[in-house]
Amino acid sequence: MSELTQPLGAFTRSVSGVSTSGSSLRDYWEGLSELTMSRLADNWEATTKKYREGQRASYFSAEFLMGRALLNNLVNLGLVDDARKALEDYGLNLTDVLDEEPDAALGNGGLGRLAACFMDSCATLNFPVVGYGILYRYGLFKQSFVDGFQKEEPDPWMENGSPFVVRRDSESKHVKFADMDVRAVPYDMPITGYGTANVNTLRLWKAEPLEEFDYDAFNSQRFTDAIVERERVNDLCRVLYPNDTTYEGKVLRVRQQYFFCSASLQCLIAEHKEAHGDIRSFGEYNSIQLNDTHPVLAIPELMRLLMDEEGLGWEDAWKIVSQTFAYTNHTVLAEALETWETSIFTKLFPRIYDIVVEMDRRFRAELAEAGFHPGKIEYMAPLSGGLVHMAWIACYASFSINGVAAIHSEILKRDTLHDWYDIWPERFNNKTNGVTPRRWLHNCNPRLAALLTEVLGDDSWVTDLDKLATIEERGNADIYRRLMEIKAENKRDFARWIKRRDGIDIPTDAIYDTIIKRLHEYKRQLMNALYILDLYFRIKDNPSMEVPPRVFIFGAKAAPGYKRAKAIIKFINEVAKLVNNDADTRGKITVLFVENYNVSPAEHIIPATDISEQISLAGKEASGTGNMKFMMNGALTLGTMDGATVEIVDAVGEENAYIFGAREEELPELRAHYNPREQYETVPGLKRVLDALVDGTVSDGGTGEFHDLLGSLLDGSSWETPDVYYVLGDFADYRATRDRMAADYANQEEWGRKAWINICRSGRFSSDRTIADYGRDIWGVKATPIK
Ligand code: C3B
Repeated sequence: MSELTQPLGAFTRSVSGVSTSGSSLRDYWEGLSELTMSRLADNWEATTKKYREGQRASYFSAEFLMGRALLNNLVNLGLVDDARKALEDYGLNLTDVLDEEPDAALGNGGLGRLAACFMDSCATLNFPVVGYGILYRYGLFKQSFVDGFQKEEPDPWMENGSPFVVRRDSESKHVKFADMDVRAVPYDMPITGYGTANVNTLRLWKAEPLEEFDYDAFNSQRFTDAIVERERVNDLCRVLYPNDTTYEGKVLRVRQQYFFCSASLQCLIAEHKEAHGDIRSFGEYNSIQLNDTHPVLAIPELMRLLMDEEGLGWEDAWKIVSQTFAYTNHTVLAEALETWETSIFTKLFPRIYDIVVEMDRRFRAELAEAGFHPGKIEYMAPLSGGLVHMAWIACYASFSINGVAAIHSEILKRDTLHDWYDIWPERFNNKTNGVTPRRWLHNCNPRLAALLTEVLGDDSWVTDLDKLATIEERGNADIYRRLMEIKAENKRDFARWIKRRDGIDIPTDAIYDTIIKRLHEYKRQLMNALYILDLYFRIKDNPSMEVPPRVFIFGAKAAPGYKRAKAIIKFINEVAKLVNNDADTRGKITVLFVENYNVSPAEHIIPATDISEQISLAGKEASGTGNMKFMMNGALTLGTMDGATVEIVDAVGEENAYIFGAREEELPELRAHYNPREQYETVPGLKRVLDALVDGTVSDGGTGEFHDLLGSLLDGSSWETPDVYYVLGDFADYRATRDRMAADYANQEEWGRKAWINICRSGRFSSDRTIADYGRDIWGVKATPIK
């Protein structure tokens, strides 16, 4: 019997309320989760206490895309084998129980998942960092395909509570809006680290009515008013906005932002006063990292709290504010820049508006004094054109401004934030993103993890990924063969998983070529699908053509209001239907669009993938983080020189990746002479696949969507130049490079060697490295182990 058998039984009985024999898999999941929580409770409390004493950092983010928690916590607590044995004693298997956990999808994509990886690294490094966000009742929508079209459904991920969040009533705060007062109740999620006793905290706020119930109203004519008011408050945290990189001026959204910023700041101020007495030292002890502009309201809110609640004057408050905030920019896309109509501010929080007005007045005065041109001042001011400019407020108040990959940080300085860089060059820095090697290698790819541990002689790489560089030279034919065998086994696992999940059969003896990321025109999933359709036509022309079998894997959600992205989803599904059902191509090329792509599916897809598609238009993808996960798992990159892919190529050398397409610096010149019609006429294969959009080869169900897709590439519109994302411009090089790559796969030993180099040189893409950089350069925090 496992040491955990009895406690597991007890916890399961207590959550299910029936005997273990009558308990469901779900009950066992909950029982095991509760048991896990009980094992970390003491260290969690000790860590929280210890962190309050010294220098600390807070990570403010509207999104944390955590995924599942149980396996991660079992690994970190060293309980995996015990849990497996205990479940076997009840006739159950750990994988099945783990599969019961819903993903905590409190984020859209890269930005939210980055925040989750950062939490993991902060705990593993014993860094005194707390994450602050929102406890959405509905995470990112569930996606299904109906006749190839995306359909959205709500994702009530913790309707019956979650074992991994603990409500802390006693630390509730009061957040005031002009039109409502709400109670902010913290729900804390423990963040365990690998190889440490420390347990960090992610604090997610939930909005509730101030009084449990307004009994006066209840007992009067105003009964229904009271109910309506309660629902208005409960609405606040009801749903995560499903836009990735597109800003929408929704009142509820800005309410959410202010809500979690205010509650978190009140919390930090109370804790600071308790530990240090004097509010004036707040900035010396606290750094707050703003994850994009979503939490920028924290800046005027901290001013308000310091002046109105703590009695400081403007100058003293401003001094503290400018010691405290650091801003991370995550995109250069113009549609992402948050600006709010001033009328929203005056309606929701007039005092915050007053403070922004005063910030604006001072900013203008400072720049005028320094002799800046009035036009430039007007452009850069926090308030202009009837709008509050959140990014400009962030740049004005923050002591640090960073991009998320080298090329991105350079573009910020050169273009997006050029005027601010001119004034405050010392504020600008780069922090290239990273991903946690625990979730994205050790836990999701146990076979590869075992091989690395064997070759290195210990598992120290799990917390020091640079160690892998030391075993690169041990690579030999035998290692490369084993690597390819591991990949093959992972493919078989993946095929079984997708069969069980969606009932789909895919070949396992094939190249797995994957693109998983949010659906966006700049990410160019359309270019990928056009290639597949072209390949299909080529095989149809010449059925005896030698092609290595390939599975093309897609995973992507489109924002519900992003029509063109949804049209691209429909198109990919149409291409899948065509090629998967044609006798000439069956078994040779297969298209798999994984429905409802999320963190957990990624954990199955990535270890099985050979080719990592990173094909955004150069200059548009700030960093990308999937590219790093694939590299760590031995996939080779097929990509453009964009985001962190530039640094991946720098690490592995161009000979160990497949790079194509226009470079960012060439694009202005290329675009100046660009004519997509000419590409259409002259680039081999292009005319045929583009015509297929509208000639009946594939069907958009009579919606006209494919016509619009074609128009966007060839004609543009009155508000948009044609082919903004240069799909046709990069197509020829993409096709040639992708063909060459598939041919190269035949040499398995050589492919294995390249994969080995990619794995061994992935050290710098560990989020431990990223967080160590933030800790040292921006936050000034140190490892603070409790034991
Ligand atoms: C994303 C960017 O699009 C990615 O390039 C980047 O790797 C991640 O952020 C993390 O830095 N991003 C996002 O997911 N949501 C936004 N609103 C802006 C950027």
